[in-house]
Amino acid sequence: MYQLKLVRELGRSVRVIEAGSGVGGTWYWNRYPGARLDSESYSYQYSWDEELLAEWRWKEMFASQPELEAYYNRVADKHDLRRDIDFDTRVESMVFDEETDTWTLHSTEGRLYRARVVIMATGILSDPNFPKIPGLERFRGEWYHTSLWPDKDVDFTGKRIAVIGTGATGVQVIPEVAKTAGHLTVFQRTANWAVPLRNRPLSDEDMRRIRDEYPEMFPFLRGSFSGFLHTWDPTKSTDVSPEVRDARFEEAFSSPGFAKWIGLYNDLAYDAEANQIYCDFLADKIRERVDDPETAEKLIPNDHYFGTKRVPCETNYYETYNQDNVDLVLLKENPIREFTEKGIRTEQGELEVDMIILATGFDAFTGALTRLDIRGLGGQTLRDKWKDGPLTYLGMQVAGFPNFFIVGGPHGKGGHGNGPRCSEPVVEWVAQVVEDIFTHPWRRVEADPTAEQAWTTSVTDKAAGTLQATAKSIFFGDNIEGKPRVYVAYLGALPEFVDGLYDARKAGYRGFILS
Ligand code: NA7
Repeated sequence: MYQLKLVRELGRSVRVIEAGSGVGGTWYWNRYPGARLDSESYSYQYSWDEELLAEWRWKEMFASQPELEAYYNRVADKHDLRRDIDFDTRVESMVFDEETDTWTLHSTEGRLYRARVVIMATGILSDPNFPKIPGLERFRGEWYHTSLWPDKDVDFTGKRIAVIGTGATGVQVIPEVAKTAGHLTVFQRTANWAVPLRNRPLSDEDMRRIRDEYPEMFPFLRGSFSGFLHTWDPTKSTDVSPEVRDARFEEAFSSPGFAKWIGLYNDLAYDAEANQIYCDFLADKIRERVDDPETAEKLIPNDHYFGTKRVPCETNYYETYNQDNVDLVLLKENPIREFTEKGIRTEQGELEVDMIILATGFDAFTGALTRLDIRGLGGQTLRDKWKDGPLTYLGMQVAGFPNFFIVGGPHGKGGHGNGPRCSEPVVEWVAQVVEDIFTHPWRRVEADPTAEQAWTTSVTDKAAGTLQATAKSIFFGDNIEGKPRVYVAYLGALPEFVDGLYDARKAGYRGFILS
């Protein structure tokens, strides 16, 4: 929506093509019970509308999906954005015409668009991952993917329900389902280091204080590593006494949000020994909260260090396993063979259920782009070009795909971390580039293949050998069967990334080919 506003302000004709029926992106699609932020609400809002900053009153420290969707609707209404958005329209193909230097886009609904410039704001977590388990079409009960949750109340009362997946989404939806389900069976492929969110309502006094801090908060966040309020402590955990360290761990554990991740000693991010000490601390916390020792051990990760996968934030997740109506099944011990008419057949037998919930995540970073038929110069498809992993220059462009920009995808910072904080400066840069394209005699702006190779190598080299590389994660495509194991995110800091974009433009579009 911010990109739309900026391009519109340039006086350019612009259409947003949106598959959903409403605004909000992630917060439109992920409407499952329990969906909420784990960045502080006020740190996550748009920074560019002072009136709205003064007007909007966040109800909770970590806003829920309905509050966020209401916020995005307010933004759309206030800035009259809907008139430039085609809702319920899903792009299926995009072809670059080398004669006219324009893109032709086709939607599944039969609509056709022509554009000089295409900006992909398709998100890094928007292509749902469906497990390759046969038979879902046979299942006679209800089934839902959390990221395609229907816009209606789904009743769990008294039902036998299975949830597959225990990532950031799974740990949010599981306690909600367990409240009223007759029986809930959770299928866990990998245990996660989930930590308490510690959400709370915000009082009028809180909001007054928070609003007073906006003038300092936004610049601080723009200069931070990933747009979060918490910052790593450069002190090494191994340089302080065990007493001081443990007290710090306890303090972080009882604090809200990511304080217990990126607010701690920095060596947890790179030193396996330091990290293991924190893992032991967290494992004890899980043991304290789960009554059955065998279940507790199943919920303690044994295959990755803390923070090497996305750390989910939870509310009563571990206590949920103390309920009589909840069971935990480890897929490593008892894999699912197929879905049946009545439920799920595992290696150990059939489980009859009324509802299956897939909390199985996304083909992250690349899926939203590679699922489209995107054809650049010489008819080359993006899917084919990226078959061994994505190639980008600055995460923004792909050689052979002129006038095509990605604001949130692989190798870039836009949309990653605290999403709005990281994407605002990127979207502003794209608006400047669009202005340049229309005010210069340029037909094409595209990545130079040499610069593309250098950027891609720098991104993947930076990740190689890190602690993060020791875990199977979405950052290496490990969650998707058949996806090449290549680092797809970006490990640098937000200011470094943004400065790189602006420097390249200032240096006459260094690394780009202008024609
Ligand atoms: P995640 O974090 O990718 O979690 C998906 C979960 O589903 C995770 O536990 C996966 O296990 C599990 N999964 C994925 N595929 C399968 C199959 N085939 N069978 C069984 N289990 C499977 O996605 P989320 O939606 O939870 O979170 C996405 C983002 O939302 C997150 O990064 C936050 O930014 C908010 P695995 O760990 O891969 O073994």
